[in-house]
Amino acid sequence: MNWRKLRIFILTVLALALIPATRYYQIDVPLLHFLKGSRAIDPLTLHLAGEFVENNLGTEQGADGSVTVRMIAQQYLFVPHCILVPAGVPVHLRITSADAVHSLAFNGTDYNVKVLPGTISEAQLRFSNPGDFKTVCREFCGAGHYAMRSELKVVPREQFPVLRAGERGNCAAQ
Ligand SMILES: [Cu+2]
Repeated sequence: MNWRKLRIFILTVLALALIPATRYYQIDVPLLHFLKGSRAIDPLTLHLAGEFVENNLGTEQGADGSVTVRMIAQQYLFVPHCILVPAGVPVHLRITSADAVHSLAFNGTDYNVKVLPGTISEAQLRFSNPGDFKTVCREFCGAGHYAMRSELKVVPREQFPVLRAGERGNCAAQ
């Protein structure tokens, strides 16, 4: 084997090894569940029980004035379709995927959150000014990817509804 052939061989092996290395989160092995710890979640039972059941999705008010937003990304929509948050307060985002890899981005901001099935993605956000933001998926996730759009409404703090315990806000609550 001459050097040229050997070099091509080594580069090919390296390139092939890189594919699973960049897509490690799509490989379902028990070890990954262990490494993910408490953030592990079964994408097949999201709607049945636990944190991401339908009536727990949306905006939850915290005692300290901050809010927690829980969402599901799935082919090809975000649930809830329209998120309502107050301006100028910390927003804790918790999102997971029911199927493929998605990426939640708010147009006009720098926020871009990778969403993977089997794990909960967390992000700390803050929107200083009221406004409407288009929410888009920035990870190609299939045929309907380009239609995967929803909305985020940031309202002045005093316009954000006072929610009862257990109640979750979305744009319908405004
Ligand atoms: Cu997508």
